[in-house]
Amino acid sequence: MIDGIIVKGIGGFYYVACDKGVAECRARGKFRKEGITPMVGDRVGITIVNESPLQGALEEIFPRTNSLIRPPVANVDTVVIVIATVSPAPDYLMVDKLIATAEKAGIEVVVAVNKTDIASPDETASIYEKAGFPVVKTCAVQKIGISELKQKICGKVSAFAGNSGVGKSSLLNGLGFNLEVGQVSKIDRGKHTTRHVELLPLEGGGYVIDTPGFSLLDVNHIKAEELKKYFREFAQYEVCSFADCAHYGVKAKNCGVVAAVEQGKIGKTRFESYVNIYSILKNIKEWEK
Ligand SMILES: Nc1nc2c(ncn2[C@@H]2O[C@H](COP(=O)(O)OP(=O)(O)O)[C@@H](O)[C@H]2O)c(=O)[nH]1
Ligand SMILES: [Mg+2]
Ligand SMILES: [Zn+2]
Repeated sequence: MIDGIIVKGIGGFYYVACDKGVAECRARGKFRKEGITPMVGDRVGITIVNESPLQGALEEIFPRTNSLIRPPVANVDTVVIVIATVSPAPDYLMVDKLIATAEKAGIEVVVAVNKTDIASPDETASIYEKAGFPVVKTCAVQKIGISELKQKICGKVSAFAGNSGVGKSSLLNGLGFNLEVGQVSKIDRGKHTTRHVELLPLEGGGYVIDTPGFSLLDVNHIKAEELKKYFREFAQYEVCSFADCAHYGVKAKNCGVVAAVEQGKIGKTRFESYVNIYSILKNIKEWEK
């Protein structure tokens, strides 16, 4: 048996990248019997049944680190959240929702602050550096920061996310892909698309998911009480008067997190996002989840 990764699935065939190339595979009947559907991104074991064209049988699916619903893909290592310095202006609430859902799914976050040629990235970069995320300052037009970004995603399965127009396609083109720039993708518009998800090989190793702007999980699946876990920089300041402090509706004298915000140790926008998301989650009834 040889190891591989499913890069695409179409009409009952799974395309598995392995040492020998990309093998067109059928899944063994046992998967259907066990109610297991192979997913793009699955690490699998296959046996080769034909060398040319390369064909195989999918024998084993290794345990998933995560599996997303929209798009349906497993084992995503990294989400690159692209924020533009201006046009469009940073949408911190959207970014922080995305980060919280990535943290819950166990997906590593890289922040790219793009369009450094038209405004300074420093303020935005410092918010996320202070929070403990790797931040890359990029200019897709002048090809600045591209190799640093590449280093961060090399050898991994990554997805690019961020509002329409921030420069996702432009950055991906800088990494060697050939995408249309200035187009609002179907995913960006929030419409469902029947297109199949595909892992595109990244020069130098790893894969990029071909659906820029994807939404990850729904933030509503997070419980209000657990939200603070997904704002990773809060933990170090959690010296609050109440053990189960939600850092919400409390004063700095009783809450280490609120105090850290007042002292500028936690980014103001990060805390605003937290309060905003918390107040929404708090009002979602258990049965609505
Ligand atoms: N000035 C400047 N414009 C950029 C940069 N990156 C992308 N753009 C422009 O921003 C617009 C949207 O870029 P695109 O890559 O399509 O964004 P996407 O919607 O996130 O995929 C296009 O007109 C790009 O040429 C950059 O670093 N600087
Ligand atoms: Mg695009
Ligand atoms: Zn607190």
